[in-house]
Amino acid sequence: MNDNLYELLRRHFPADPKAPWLVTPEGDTRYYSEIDDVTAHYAGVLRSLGLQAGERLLAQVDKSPEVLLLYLATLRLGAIFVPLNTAYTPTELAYFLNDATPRIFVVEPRNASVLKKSASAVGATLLTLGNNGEGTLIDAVAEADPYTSVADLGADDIASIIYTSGTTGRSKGAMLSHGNLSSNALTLIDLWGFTENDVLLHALPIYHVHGLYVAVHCAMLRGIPMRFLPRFDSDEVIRQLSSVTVMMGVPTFYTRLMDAPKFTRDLCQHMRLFISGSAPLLAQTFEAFFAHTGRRILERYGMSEASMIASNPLEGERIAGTVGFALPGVTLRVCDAEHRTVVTGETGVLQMRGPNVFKGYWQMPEKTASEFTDDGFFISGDMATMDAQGRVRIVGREKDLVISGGLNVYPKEIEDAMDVFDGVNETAVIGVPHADLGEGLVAVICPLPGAVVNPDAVIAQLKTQLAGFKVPRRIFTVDSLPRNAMGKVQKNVLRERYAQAFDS
Ligand code: MCA
Ligand code: AMP
Repeated sequence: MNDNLYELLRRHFPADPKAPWLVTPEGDTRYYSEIDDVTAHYAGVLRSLGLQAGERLLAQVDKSPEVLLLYLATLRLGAIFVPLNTAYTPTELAYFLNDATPRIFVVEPRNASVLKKSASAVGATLLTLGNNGEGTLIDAVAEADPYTSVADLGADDIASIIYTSGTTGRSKGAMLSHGNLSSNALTLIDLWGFTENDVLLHALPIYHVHGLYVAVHCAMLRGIPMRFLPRFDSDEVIRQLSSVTVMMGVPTFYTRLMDAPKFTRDLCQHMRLFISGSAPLLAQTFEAFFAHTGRRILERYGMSEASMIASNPLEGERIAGTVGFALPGVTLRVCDAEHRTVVTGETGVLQMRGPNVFKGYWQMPEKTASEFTDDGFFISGDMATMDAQGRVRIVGREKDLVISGGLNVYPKEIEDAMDVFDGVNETAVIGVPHADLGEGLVAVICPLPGAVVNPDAVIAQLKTQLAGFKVPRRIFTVDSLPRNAMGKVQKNVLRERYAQAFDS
């Protein structure tokens, strides 16, 4: 049997040649019946450029139907798809190019001239793909023979590498196999009750597990249409809502919708399901959404390293502040520092095992080994409790991570960048409550004796190096950072001190 995920998805394409796959707000409709032919042509181009099974295709491109087709073509060929956040700057991209050593790097036409040199430095061929379907990838389709087969793969072959920020400031590439992605998607379509009558609203970015794998695979395994928005925009979501039955989003989507005057209870009455994840959904947001719409958001929990892990039930009680139960086939346990399961209800680190758990970090065998226990559980770094029924509550993070608008930021990366700025002695970056983003980034800077640090200049300088979502929105200067007896900066003290930084 061929375990290539493309083969699994293809088996579920509807027989009706007019079955829509993607519909954009402009009314551009793509059909399931087109996918096999187009991906054969894209795969033909990639193969003609030397991309082989197991090699990486790196893509930093705006969301469009063509990007999904490129992803599917890469799977088809047995190569590894590596999507990157479109906000990354050329400085950040250099790291990913060096680490992933792709055979092919696909970028927006507008970025080609800036990125050409760094691509060739690692021996990658640069292709362009614009969100109107223009670019050298499309131009090359006429020249290359289509690749009409589907690479024969095993379940453990790698389908994708998703970069997640690292506690050391260095991003790690989580290797997800065809088996990881297939098993997770097959579980979710049943767990969340997808039927042929559903229509999915897709407003998430497609460079993360949430938008690319969870949303797209669920829709494609049921052969249902997606309303495919280029980005989240409350007005556009409200316009589309009457044509869909399921929406997936991060908590910010739901708070922004409730702030929009046109988002009414009536608009939601036909909706089958609102799903939230990637960041904690505050109990007050869950309650406010219920009061506003009469609908209870279904909260689930995931990670790049394991896709979806736990979910509140479709039928049965969805409890605010909890992420529900382990997915079928997934084993969860809450452990102490010695990896012993804690007493029911006590807090510990959540560990997991199952067909969804990744194959390790790309080219980091030691890091991989240290994140797994001897009996094969992945150590998530999230602090959790589990009740006697197995219901999980995420109560904090062992890792020093901030989640802003559903995007992860590791403070170390921003601290390292600021520590070398003129006049800076040391810095600490924290996340504090932010009404729109869940957590907002705050930087606390301790200048060198006699030096003056200008917050606006720091922000401007950071913006030239880091993606916008990693740039702190508030900067405070202090004479010294609070430290414990071991000399470690007490971030909990800072989080308390600046808890109101975004209250207005
Ligand atoms: C954009 N900006 C942000 C963020 N996004 N700042 C902080 N946090 C953010 N998340 C900044 C930009 O740099 C810009 O700054 C300004 O905000 C406006 O940018 P814009 O692109 O217009 O922002 P937006 O459209 O309002 O986007 C906010 C958003 C978006 C809708 C919350 O970030 C989003 O779609 N987030 C979803 C992320 C996601 O899918 N996460 C899943 C990963 P300036 O003006 O200074 O230039 S986690 C995952 O996959 C796991 C497995 C899971 O469990 O799901
Ligand atoms: P990522 O590395 O982008 O895959 O983000 C994974 C992290 O997001 C997890 O380790 C959690 O800390 C967080 N996360 C995802 N879903 C939830 C949720 N429903 N509640 C709380 N945290 C979540």
